[in-house]
Amino acid sequence: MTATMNDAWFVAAMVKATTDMWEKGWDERNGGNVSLRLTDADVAPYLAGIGETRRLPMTEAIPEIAGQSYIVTGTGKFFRNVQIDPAANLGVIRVTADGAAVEVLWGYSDGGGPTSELPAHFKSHLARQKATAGRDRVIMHCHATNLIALTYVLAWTDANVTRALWEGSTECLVVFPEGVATIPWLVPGTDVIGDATAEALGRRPLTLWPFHGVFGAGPTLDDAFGLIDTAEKSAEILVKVISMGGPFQSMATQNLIDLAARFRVVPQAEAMARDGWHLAPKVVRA
Ligand code: 2HA
Ligand code: ZN
Repeated sequence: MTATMNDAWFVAAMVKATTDMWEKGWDERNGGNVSLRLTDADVAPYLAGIGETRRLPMTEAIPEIAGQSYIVTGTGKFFRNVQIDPAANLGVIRVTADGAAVEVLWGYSDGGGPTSELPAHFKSHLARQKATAGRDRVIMHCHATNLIALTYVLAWTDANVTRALWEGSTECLVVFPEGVATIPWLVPGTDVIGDATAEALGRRPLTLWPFHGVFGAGPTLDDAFGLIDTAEKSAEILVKVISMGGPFQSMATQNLIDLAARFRVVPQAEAMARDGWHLAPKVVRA
């Protein structure tokens, strides 16, 4: 019997990740999108069983990722439904030799296609492949509630937001020593936000989209999920602290220096150089 991707490890892993994200409350309706780069060895067992493929144009050619395969959540699909019908809500795509289109190898069984954020995913994959010598394989976008809430109140620089999240929970500096990147508000689903996200993710593994959500990167779905989960936990604590009128006390710079030394990480210099973090000036509109 020919092997089908319905039984592949990467379909099961995407079902687990998207189900967990839904249960976390990060992906209402069709919110969020996830992509995992597949190796030739991942797809090889299934190639014989693939018939005619559909070809979908990309908004902008990316020749550097020609030939690469990915499993990607579908446009307009709800994460809460992925576990019920993986083949309708996920798809495996391969970038064509000219880097200008994708071929659907499996999935999107009701005629759909990959996420509207495909430009941000592909451009970010390329940036992370360069930044990590090919180690990172996952780009994950979601609407993590407390991280979004913080984008309305924190002064909007990489260093300030990083410092706030590090102080929100002791493990954060160890989990994301490079910190988080911030970009301006931009229209989702465009090449412009894709370029800005990829530039940011080339510097740091987490990027916040103000008033919208977060992008995380990592070698595996567990890594990317764990990274966002850790930042979101810290954000939840900060939201509670700010709501209590705080903080009244926090970790000191020397505590962060000691943490970095104990866990042998090199923390973002700009965030270390700050003395704490601050809120944005309040803007009052009629
Ligand atoms: O896929 O989250 O940013 C829906 C979104 C767009
Ligand atoms: Zn979104």
